[in-house]
Amino acid sequence: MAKYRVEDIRNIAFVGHSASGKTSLLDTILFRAKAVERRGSVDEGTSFCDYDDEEKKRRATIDAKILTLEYRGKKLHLLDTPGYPDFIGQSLCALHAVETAVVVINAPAGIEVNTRRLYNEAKRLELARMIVINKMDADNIQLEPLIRQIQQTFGKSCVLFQVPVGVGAQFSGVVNLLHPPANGLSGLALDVAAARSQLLDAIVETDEALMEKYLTEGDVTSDDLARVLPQALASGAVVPIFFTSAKKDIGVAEFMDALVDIALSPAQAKPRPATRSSNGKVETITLAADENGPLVGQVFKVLNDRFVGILSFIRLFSGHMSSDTPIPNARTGKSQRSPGLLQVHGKTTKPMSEAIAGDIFAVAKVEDLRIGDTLASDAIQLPMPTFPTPMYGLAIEPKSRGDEQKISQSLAKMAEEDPTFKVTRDPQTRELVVTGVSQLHLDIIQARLKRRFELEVVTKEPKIPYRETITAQGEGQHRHKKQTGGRGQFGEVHLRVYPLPREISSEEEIRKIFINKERFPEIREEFCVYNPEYNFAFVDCIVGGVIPNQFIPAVYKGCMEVMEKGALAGYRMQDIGVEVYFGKDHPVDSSEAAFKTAARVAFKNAVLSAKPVLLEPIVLLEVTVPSKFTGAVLSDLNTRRARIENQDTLPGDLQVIRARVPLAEVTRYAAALGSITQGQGSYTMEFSHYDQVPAHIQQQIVAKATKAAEEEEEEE
Ligand SMILES: Nc1nc2c(ncn2[C@@H]2O[C@H](COP(=O)(O)OP(=O)(O)OP(=O)(O)O)[C@@H](O)[C@H]2O)c(=O)[nH]1
Ligand SMILES: [Mg+2]
Repeated sequence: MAKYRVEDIRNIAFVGHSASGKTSLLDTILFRAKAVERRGSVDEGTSFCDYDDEEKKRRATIDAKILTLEYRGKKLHLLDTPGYPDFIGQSLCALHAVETAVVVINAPAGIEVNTRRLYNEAKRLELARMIVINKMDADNIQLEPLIRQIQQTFGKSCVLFQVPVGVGAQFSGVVNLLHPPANGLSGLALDVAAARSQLLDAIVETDEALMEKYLTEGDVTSDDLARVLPQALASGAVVPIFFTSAKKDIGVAEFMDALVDIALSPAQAKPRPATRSSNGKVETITLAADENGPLVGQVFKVLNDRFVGILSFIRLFSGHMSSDTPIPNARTGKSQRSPGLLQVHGKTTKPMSEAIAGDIFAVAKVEDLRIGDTLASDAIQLPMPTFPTPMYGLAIEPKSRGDEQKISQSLAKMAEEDPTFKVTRDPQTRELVVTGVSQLHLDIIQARLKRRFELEVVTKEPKIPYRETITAQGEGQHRHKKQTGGRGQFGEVHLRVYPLPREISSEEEIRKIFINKERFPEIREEFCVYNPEYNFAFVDCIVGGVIPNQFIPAVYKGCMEVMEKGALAGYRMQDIGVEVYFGKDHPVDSSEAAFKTAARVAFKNAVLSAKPVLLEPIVLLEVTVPSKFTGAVLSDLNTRRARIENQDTLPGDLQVIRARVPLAEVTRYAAALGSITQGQGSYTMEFSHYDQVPAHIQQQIVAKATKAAEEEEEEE
């Protein structure tokens, strides 16, 4: 590619609900720009963008793709993104790398859930926005209601930039409202004069001088309008609407001209805000797209390629780089060399000698570059998307023994690529648990594990991470005594347990309310311990050395074993204080092991006498559905022990329902919501707090756990 300047670059992300035709539009654009020889097709599995096996199989984009092409002397970086909410992480990252978002709307379907979400994210990031109404050749298009819906949902700044000629099977072209044909055209789908005056009003409003001229002279020239248009787009005052049929290649050429003429160059866009910390102070700065400025970029995507190794995709916001420029990472404070800069085009890459502010490119084999990392030698941080907290969990086991390690390594690689995917080992159940946005999300991960790494797994529902605690005071004691020939074992422990408040935030607080002399006059503070992870306080009130000092740590350990393993149903415990007040030793037979066992049994007895209960995780659920499904969603939530907190109406006839629900009731909510709303609902779910499990459910869980423990004992 010839030498180009910041002004020649256009970074544009295509976002919108699934099946609106983003990928098809890009395939058509590539063909028109002569960047490919044959036009790719999603339906035939020949798309240039949807090249991954899973994408071909499902005919949907899963990962964001970067295309680099030259068109009319400009360098375009076009980003294709997934429309399924299940892969939203990729779309959010892509938006952070561009200055213009093209929001693609499916003409017959109208504004869908993910369209709204991504439009709002683009607005929040203060990106320029353009709307494309695609599938204009399809049946059942209600054009005027659709435009009204767009303006109601996204605001009056959304104005027609074109008027379509014909709709559905008759759709044959578009008329540019800045240059309408002098002597009318027949077959226009909308009123040109009205649309043109709306567009003009919106544009001139952003420039006072032009507004003056418009008011006095009644019209303005196309040149005037073109001049202020970038500023109108950058401020969000104008969000132009275009019409295309990607499939029939109608309106695409005109839209491509708009990408060159109207979409912003990095130099025209609002400067990207960032924060810089120095000497403990954090200040907000803005980054102008200046190729002679300081080097600042951001990693917005990571890919572990089987052949190339790790690829990190970078958006440069300021400065310039050549292939031997070290890559500074503000997070680690270190600089690393890369084997060179790579221009990315779909699945192919080729070396490039230089990158300037505004460029999007990749580097290979630079370890420890994570999504969101800022490349800067100062402590600068560019903002990151807020990703939804994944809550859809599955426990997985290898199909063939011996694959454990390979599986957890491969999953860790996939987690690096996907900020909405987590892999953890449950410390209690020892299960390997993967958590994603939805069932579909985890299905894809599993399919890739098989295809990319030849690893197969079986999945099952992970155990809900219940907790145990007590609700009353209790007492317990135990004498552990064994006389088997030789040296025996002896230890005796007496203790009391107390419920502690659930929210203790510091050691200072626990010393104020529990570990102190007012409460326990005999206290020996030097032997007291507070374990914040379990909110567990250990108070030593031994008088006269009835438990010798050297065995006190063993008593603490014995109690901790029960805290970890539970007393009721095998779940970890929390919020308990224990007072050890009496015991006995034996001059020969006492040992650490004996006291640990005695403490364990005594502590367990005390807990069981202290009205123990199970706690369960409660999540905050936010469900968005078209209004007509509200009743059905609410009545379903009522069967799930949900506490509805509030309901909101959103433009576009949508309802948002917020509720707190036990995690155990919504582990498979995706499928349920899908069938209630015919796939038109979406939800997010995040951890809220722990709450007591109702008695009858607790009984079932305890019975199940007791049975499982008995069976395990029999096996041993
Ligand atoms: N009739 C018609 N069909 C189209 C048009 N554009 C795309 N399609 C079809 O719509 C389906 C979805 O197209 P895609 O390009 O994969 O849509 P997408 O927005 O990339 O979908 P995701 O990748 O899931 O977000 C395919 O079957 C396309 O052939 C169009 O302009 N007219
Ligand atoms: Mg796609």
